[in-house]
Amino acid sequence: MFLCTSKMPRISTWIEKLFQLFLLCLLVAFTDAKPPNIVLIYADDLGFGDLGSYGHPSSITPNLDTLAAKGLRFTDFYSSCALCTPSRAALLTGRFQTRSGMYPGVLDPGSRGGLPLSEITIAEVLQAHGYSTAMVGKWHLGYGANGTFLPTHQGFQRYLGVPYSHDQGPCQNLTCFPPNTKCFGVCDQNRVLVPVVWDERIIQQPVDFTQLGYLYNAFAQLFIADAVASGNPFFLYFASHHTHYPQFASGQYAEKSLRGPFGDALMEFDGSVGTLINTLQEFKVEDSTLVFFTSDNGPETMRMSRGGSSGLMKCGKGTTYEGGMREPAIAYWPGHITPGVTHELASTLDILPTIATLTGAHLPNVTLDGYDITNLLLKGSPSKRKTMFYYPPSPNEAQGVFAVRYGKYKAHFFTQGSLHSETTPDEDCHFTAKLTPHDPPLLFDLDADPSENYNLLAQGMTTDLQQVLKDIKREKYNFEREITFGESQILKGMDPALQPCCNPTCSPKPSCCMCPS
Ligand code: CSN
Ligand code: MG
Repeated sequence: MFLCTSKMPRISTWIEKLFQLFLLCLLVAFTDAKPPNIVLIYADDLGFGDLGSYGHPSSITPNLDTLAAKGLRFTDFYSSCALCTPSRAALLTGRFQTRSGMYPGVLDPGSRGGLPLSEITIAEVLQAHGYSTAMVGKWHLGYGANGTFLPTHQGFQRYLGVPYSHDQGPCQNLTCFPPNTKCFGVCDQNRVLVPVVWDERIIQQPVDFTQLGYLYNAFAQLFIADAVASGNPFFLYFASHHTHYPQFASGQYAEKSLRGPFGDALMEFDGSVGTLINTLQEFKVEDSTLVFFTSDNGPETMRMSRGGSSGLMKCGKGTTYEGGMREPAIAYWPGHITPGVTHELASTLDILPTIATLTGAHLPNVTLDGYDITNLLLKGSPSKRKTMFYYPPSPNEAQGVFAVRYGKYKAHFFTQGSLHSETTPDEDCHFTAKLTPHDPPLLFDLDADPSENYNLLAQGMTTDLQQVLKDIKREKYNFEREITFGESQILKGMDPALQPCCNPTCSPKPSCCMCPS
């Protein structure tokens, strides 16, 4: 600048400039004095191909599509597992589920274990930083004796929700879809009716699915209103039950979609997204709130047309193919995140460290598996994440990860189908596709072949591919050398007496645990 100008500017101009700079600093200090609010929206069993903005032809998702258009939409975003409990543990801790012991499979209503209280969640990180915190919806990280493992013990000041999957209790007599008709299927027998928990108290058992959406929305609105009034920044974790089986929807959405019960459930979920954004606008905090949306795992295609879609990704829930773990994801923060699409790698594991940076909160003093993607969000910089490791739902230390993504390449060292991924024509996805080791691994170029159709090594080895394999094996070795598995919380088993019961001394259980509100 200096060298380019032929004449030095007058001194008064410099003073003016300095003064302007001073004013600008004041303004920045003032407007950014408060760290941003965080709204984390999590869907259940919603696949990569289920949103309109991700190419689904008949889904009606206007609110999510608006977030996608006005925010940053990810094409290469991963959950840490193709099942619920492990995915949720990793999302909230920034650590692989193998470290926290949230494997194999998922927690049961009567499980003895839960997410260890020693694990530090995003809510704890933000609560320690002065945030008001709340969670709505599906927890699935344990219940335990007297609700020991509920969200209120993991940094959430308030909680309202069904604390696990809403099919983990008999549902044959419940009303699901459309209103006044019974749920599709019977769900899990020999368990208590599905409860709704407020903080640590059961307020309804069984849940009324036709009202649950309204209840969640109202709770979220009240929380935001209270937090804004208190002057605290806030963190809201909105973990919807949609679009998990059995699908339900309130009267406002039942039979309104083009996709049947799945589409109606998705519409109700999208409606909640709209309510949340409207509430942020109403309280004038939309520009000071980062909204992040994603899903826990891929579609449960065993439910057929009620099971969701992974689009052109292979297989779905329960598998380490792309359809099991690649998820839709959107970051929305008007004025801070430039609208667009990113093909950079990112994961739910990255959310905790990124939130810590964005808010100035302290990182927990534990080994994290996430990367700070702040500069990807705010500046479109390349992601710090260059790898993704794919653990199966039932991992063990001897086998380690089933697959590794490194840049655009993905190598499968083991493949296995899953009951959850039944019914589509691809036999590789099914339960009958037994655990198969691959040496050399199956190797795919996910940019050229996102559907994992064409094994690069089937056409013979080249020196370039040899180098890719060498790099992947190095990354895998370095990752697995460092990681230690925590004691499995799920293998601690179940005790039917631990299941939530609104009528604790009643008999005979589980059927007497019934307190309709
Ligand atoms: S999940 O779905 O909780 O969304 O992963 O509702 O793997 O045995 C999975 N399972 C019940 C479920 C059982 C679920 C299982
Ligand atoms: Mg799930």
